[in-house]
Amino acid sequence: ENGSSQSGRGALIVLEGLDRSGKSSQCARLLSFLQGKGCQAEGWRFPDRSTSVGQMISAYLANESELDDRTVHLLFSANRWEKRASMERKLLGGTTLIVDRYSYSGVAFSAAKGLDIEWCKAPEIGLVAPDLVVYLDVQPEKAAERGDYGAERYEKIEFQKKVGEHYHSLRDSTWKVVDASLPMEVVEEQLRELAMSCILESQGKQLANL
Ligand code: DGP
Ligand code: NA
Ligand code: NA
Repeated sequence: ENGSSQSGRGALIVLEGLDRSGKSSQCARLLSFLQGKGCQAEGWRFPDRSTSVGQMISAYLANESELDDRTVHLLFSANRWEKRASMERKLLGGTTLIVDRYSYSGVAFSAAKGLDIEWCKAPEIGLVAPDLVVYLDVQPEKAAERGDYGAERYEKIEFQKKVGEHYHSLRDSTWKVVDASLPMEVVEEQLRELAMSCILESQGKQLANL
């Protein structure tokens, strides 16, 4: 027996949102809350810039390299695929994963460049499906007021508006939308509640694929 908080599999919880929507800080806060409750949990993020694929992505985002739009799309997807096996192992082993961006970023950002949405979705098929996607909803203009904005390739208001529209079209039954313009503590509390009920519900469900 593993103890009550560790029976069953872990949950795959994804945070999505525009650049500077507060995802990364909320992921960190949620993770320390869950760990403080004795929950076995880890924080992940995509792109994972530590791998060789991730380093190509990182150079592209920093405008240090130019790559064809479809090539970049497939690199982001490959970066998720190279983590798929260990992701599944962790989840089946009872670890909940709090993931900063996932396939929805992949589709929304590339579709915002004008790539066909079905083409964008195709390489994501077969990745582990999230149990919960929390979308941190923020106006692009508000996000742009946050520190350091514009440092990377996609951090432009007009582009982020298009990304937001594509995110909107991707919403499904696993999505919960949280108003990220609320005070940080309020957003944090909503995330805690969503995550806790997701973790409980996921234990009785099989892992699925996108
Ligand atoms: P972040 O490390 O979360 O700030 O993400 C870096 C940037 O890359 C951000 O502008 C969002 C974008 N991005 C994240 N995932 C993908 C993806 O799969 N495809 C594309 N085209 N862009 C992505
Ligand atoms: Na960013
Ligand atoms: Na982030």
